[in-house]
Amino acid sequence: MATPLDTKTSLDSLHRLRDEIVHRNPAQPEFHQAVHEVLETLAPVLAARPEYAEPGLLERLAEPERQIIFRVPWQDDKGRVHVNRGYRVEFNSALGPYKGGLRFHPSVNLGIIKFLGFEQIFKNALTGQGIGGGKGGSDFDPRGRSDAEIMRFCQSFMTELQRHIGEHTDVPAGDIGVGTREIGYLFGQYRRITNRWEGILTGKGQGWGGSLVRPEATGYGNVLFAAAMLRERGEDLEGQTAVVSGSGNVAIYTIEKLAALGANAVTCSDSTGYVVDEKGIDLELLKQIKEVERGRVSDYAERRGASARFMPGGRVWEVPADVALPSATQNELNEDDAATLVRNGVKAVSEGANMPTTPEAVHLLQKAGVAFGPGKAANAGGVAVSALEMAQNASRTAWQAERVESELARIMNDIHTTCHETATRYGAPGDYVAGANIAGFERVADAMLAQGVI
Ligand code: NDP
Ligand code: 2IT
Repeated sequence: MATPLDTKTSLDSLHRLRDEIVHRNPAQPEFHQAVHEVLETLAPVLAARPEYAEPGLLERLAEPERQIIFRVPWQDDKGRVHVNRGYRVEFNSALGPYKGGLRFHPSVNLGIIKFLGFEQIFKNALTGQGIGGGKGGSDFDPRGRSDAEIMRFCQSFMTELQRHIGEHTDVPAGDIGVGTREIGYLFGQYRRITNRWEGILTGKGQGWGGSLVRPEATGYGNVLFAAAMLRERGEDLEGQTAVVSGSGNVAIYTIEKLAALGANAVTCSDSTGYVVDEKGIDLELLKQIKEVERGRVSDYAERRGASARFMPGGRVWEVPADVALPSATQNELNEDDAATLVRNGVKAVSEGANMPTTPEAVHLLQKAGVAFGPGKAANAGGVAVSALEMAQNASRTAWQAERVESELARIMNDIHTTCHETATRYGAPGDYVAGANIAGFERVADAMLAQGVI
């Protein structure tokens, strides 16, 4: 029988564990940040459920089950050979096959992939589906590369990755720099090498195993989560002004769903700056520039006319809004940005990206009474529909869009309710960070305890 701990003892042991993790994983600041953010909310659970503190459970949770690092050589259009590094971190499979995206971006390193994989464990648990946590990617920079170069890179990447994945083992998907085009090249190479058609990737094209509504799912889901937080306070999205960062997959379908629910997104951005459009972002123009021409947000401002301005190097958070939806990358919304948002009367911040809000900014927003939806709850719609894609592939069926969308809405509402109720149960009403971390942790921890020390 485990002895109950008080919250202070739990907190002390969590701090010791955090120091140990920092020591054992040097030079991985994003991983430290993600682990710290989860650990700092777990003290009340360890105090109430001492069995979680015993069999090295947290130590095992913070150590990936397997980390794969490999060489990715490829030739550019001029015949020059480049060597990139590929990663797949298979973090935790207590609840199901490893599941999580692949990121192609020059900033990728092991620490970034580990932070994303760690977040993914809890996010996937919150969906209630049978999926474990993993993440992968490469420091390859797709910017400015021809279609043929992208294809050769993807083929080389999959030539190694195929040894490690499988429909019951590990099922990657997209993330930054990896969309339907890249998933197509990756899938083709897997099929060629293995001679098997299997649902080993999600985010596939419609017509060859992809699920309807997967491209929209992360952005749509985040807006549904923001709407649920507002509903809890007796408000809705109708007539609200929103600031959205990014202009990729997540940002575009966030803007689309905001419009569908009567809100107006007035910004989008990329790594060169942002656009503010007084009339609201023209989605058809943005999609044409980003999805068809693979252009920049500055092109949008040039073509949109008088209502839009491009602000080079600026941050969308300086534009007054009721709701903010960071949808680009990690640590893109800092304490100063949060203070600006609060000064301008923001009511809700909901994370489409993974860990876009710095810890100082999260604390400031929560202290100011802003509804804050952490990514592992708010952006879980993407991976949730990926799991629906796996189900469709396994049963060799394709669902109608309405069915996928209604499942997505149900899952996002369930996640919201779970986070809200869990936070209340542990004495932190309205704290979705605590609610998401604790609820996700309990599901994974119970499965790990039942499965023994492995
Ligand atoms: P995309 O590659 O489609 O778009 C990424 C967007 O973010 C681009 O506008 C890009 O601008 C911007 N961006 C990327 N890195 C940086 C940076 N270092 N500084 C400034 N801007 C940057 O990716 P997604 O839309 O798929 O992903 C966006 C976020 O959402 C990521 O955090 C991802 O992990 C998360 N996410 C994605 C899911 C999905 O289903 N795709 C699911 C859940 C979360 P530029 O082109 O100039 O680099
Ligand atoms: O961060 C994420 O949840 C994703 N990039 C999507 C993962 C997936 O497997 O669909």
